Amino acid sequence: MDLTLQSMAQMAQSIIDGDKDAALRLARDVLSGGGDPQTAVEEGFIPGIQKVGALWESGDYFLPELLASAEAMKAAMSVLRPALAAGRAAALSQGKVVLGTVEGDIHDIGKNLVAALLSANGFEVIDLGADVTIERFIVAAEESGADIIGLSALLTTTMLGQRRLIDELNRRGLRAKYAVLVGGAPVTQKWADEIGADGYGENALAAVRAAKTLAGRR
Ligand code: B1M
Repeated sequence: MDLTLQSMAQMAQSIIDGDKDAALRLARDVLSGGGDPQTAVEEGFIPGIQKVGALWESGDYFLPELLASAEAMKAAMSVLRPALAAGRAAALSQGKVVLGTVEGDIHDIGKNLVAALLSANGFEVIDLGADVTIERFIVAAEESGADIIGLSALLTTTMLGQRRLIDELNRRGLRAKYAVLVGGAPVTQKWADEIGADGYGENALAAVRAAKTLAGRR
């Protein structure tokens, strides 16, 4: 599938409509037609879910619409993610990242995208999923010998989980062992600085850039 403006508008629309079948079909068309999965995600599907966020915020969408759109987005991502990860796999590992969405927060679409692009760029990613407790992050990092702990948070309330993890690393004398990378829609560089995180990614590509810088320092 040629990634024309029209096809990308269709991708966005499939998410806005919560049309899982269309989203799946369009994602498969990208792969079968030799289109670039990253462009499809960034310029097709993500603008769709962003529009859904705006419609929800303005009160035009309610939870059922939000859920349907999220399902459609996940379906498209499930098709495109392996291709994203395979795209630019580096021969040498850049480092190990324990990644998850913090406790109390079930948003995982952005985190999954970050995982896919980190893998595509040669990082070994241990993806703990969503709603991950501080204890699980720390145990996974200790057991795997991770270089980086990556924390995604999509709610202003759950952002605090990022600070708590850093505090807990400090309390256990483990802070110097791991670089902490944070991100998620409400997270900013200012917040990252305030809580003493080592890196911040505004989007998945920025997260990869930050992870490379952090891995390079270690
Ligand atoms: Co929710 N939700 N949601 N939601 N949801 C938001 C986040 C919200 C902003 C919507 C709104 O009001 N405009 C709002 C939060 C308000 C706030 O706290 N300020 C909100 C709310 C309120 C809620 C509920 C409380 C609703 C309710 O039940 N009343 C509830 C919370 C449940 C919970 O977590 N406990 C809820 C539930 C859901 C669904 C389940 C329906 C679904 C999630 C499905 C899923 O993820 N499996 C959902 C969705 C889809 C959204 C919106 C519409 C889209 C999120 C998304 O996937 N974006 C969202 C609105 C918005 O963000 N504008 C919203 C696309 C994704 C690619 O972007 O996740 O930002 P994003 O990730 C980006 C960057 O942030 C960055 O890179 C990614 C790729 O570019 N990034 C990182 C992310 N993690 C990173 C980590 C890094 C670095 C970069 O380093 C480790």
